Amino acid sequence: MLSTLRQSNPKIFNLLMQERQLQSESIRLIPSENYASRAVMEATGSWMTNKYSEGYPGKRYYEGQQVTDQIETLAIETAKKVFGADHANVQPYSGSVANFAAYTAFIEPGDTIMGLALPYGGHLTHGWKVSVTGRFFRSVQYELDPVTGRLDYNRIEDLAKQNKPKIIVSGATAYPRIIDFKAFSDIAQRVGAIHICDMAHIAGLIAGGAHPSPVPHADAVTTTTHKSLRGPRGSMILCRQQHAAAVDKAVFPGMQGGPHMHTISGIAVALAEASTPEFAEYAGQIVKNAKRLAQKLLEYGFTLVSGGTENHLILIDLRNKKMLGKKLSQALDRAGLVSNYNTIPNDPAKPFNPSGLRIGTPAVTTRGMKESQMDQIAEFINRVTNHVEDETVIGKVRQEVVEFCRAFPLPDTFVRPIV
Ligand code: DSN
Repeated sequence: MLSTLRQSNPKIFNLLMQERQLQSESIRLIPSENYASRAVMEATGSWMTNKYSEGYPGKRYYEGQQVTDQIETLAIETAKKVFGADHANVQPYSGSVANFAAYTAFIEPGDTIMGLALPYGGHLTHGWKVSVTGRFFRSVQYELDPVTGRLDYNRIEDLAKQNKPKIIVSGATAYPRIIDFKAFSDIAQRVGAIHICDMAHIAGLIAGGAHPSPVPHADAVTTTTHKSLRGPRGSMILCRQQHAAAVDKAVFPGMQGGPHMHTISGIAVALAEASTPEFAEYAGQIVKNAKRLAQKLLEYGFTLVSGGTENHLILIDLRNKKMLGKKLSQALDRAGLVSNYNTIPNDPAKPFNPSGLRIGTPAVTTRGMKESQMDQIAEFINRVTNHVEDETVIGKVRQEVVEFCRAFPLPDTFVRPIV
């Protein structure tokens, strides 16, 4: 593996191998992380690293696009097929860039956008004040119902009627329930707004039929490609045909220069993988695993925001454990369980040391783990929570985690079918 790099730059080679070992010997529960297949990584690390391809297939500003045009067209057509979209732009460098570009396709600086507030599970780029999306636009933020921990579509509609946003953003980064995208579109229609959905977290579930799709309901849908979709780190915007020219123009030349053709090559491979029946099974198993993990955590006395999960993630409210998220996430990390501390709705603690812990199942499901492994993971989490300052117990869990992971090799050791 990486034999050329080993000779040319042993220092970086050694660090990469250390990272591989870390990924292999730990249980990755960050719901936005995953393991891309070896095929995706090979395409992403390919000769396409050497290209400049400003423009779009058939309309480039550089010569030498005989192959890039074919690859980008394949990525576009597969994205359209997987998600049933009229149009796909596969060039945004990241989800943040895709969101900003999507907004600028429809509105001007100073116009109003409305998205889920960051501390309630939204994203920085849904209009949070420190983000450029909260500074260049007038931003109104909706929150979750403080009692149920769920979206309250009546309150969102009232807020929209009061503030008349030009864009309403649906989608979240820490919301464990099904999102009713039609309800968002109905609200948007009633106030004359564009509905943009950021489906980054659940794109893989949607591709595999394990979560309802926003595509029939939203004017435009943004996503990253590396989370549950299991591609390289990149992004896409899907939209209705009537918005295709505006979206393309907003991405290039509006927001970016040359597209990253190596990433787009990896996206094309990942989307082909996402069209297979195996991927649909994978998406379904992510949800089954999350539900089982949630059930076991409840049995151990953990409190879960909204009472459980219907997707890939679980948000634990640690207040009844008399603990803050950072302390637990750090102890879990020492034990080999990788998660992140997170705010909970109406969090009484500070965002840098909030009351919640966010975990999810896309990565462990990629490694082939099923319900019985979720039982073991819940037991590990419970043991560490009960002994958060006891390094002997944490060290023992670490050894057990290494042993546990051995039976589930990383996907870079096997070949997925290419369609
Ligand atoms: N950083 C991502 C997450 O972890 O949810 C959002 O982009």
